[in-house]
Amino acid sequence: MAPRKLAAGNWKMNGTLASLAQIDQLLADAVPGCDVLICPPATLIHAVAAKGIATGGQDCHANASGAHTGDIAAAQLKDAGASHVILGHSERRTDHAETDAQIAAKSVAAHEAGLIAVICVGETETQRDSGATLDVISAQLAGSVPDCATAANTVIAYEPVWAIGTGRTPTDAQIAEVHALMRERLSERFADGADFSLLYGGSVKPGNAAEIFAIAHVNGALVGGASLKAADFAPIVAAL
Ligand code: G2H
Repeated sequence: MAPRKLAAGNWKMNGTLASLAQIDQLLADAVPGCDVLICPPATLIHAVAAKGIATGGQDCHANASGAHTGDIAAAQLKDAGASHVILGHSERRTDHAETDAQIAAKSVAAHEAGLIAVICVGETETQRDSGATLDVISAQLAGSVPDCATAANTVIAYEPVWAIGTGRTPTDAQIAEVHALMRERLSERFADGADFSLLYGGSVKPGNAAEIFAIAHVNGALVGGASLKAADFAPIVAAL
């Protein structure tokens, strides 16, 4: 099986019930032929899923239930209508000090609940400037992707931290180099490593989506700011 194409919107901590109008417009505008996923804040998962579009959480706890105030279990995301969950986004790694081991544990919990884990990796600007990018990505893949991962239950998103929400994007060659490395590492470790969907994320917008999607081993995008409005997200979906 070839990697599935996926256009995933990460709304982060944005959106209220009024934002559901953007889903209506997206469903009217978006082209069929690839998977479209919206990851709204947890407060909107049920309502977005009810629109009939694939829906994901932005994090889950590694435990199935218990005394974890403010956290959400993978099974609760599933119960609310989610099919996916983003894990290890750099904003979680930074704001909540999440480690590779914790992300791997969350991924196992997601898989056990029947969710597809969208596991994020990416280097900081300092790491890139010091020439450590490929080592950082290799280590994050080794530590964050659990042994139970398959192409059917896991998507990998490469999001260079310095490109997130900054308007800066890597060169095509930089994206190609990391995606080729990710394909190689996954293929070394998993029998179906060639089939994992690999997303690029970081300042994807209508004006650069087609060029990014033409890069080898880029199977789609994880889109933040440009996923909030259907008028911006629909052309990105159409470019895939
Ligand atoms: C990276 C991305 C979405 P943005 O975080 O995951 O956000 O497209 O706003 O850079």
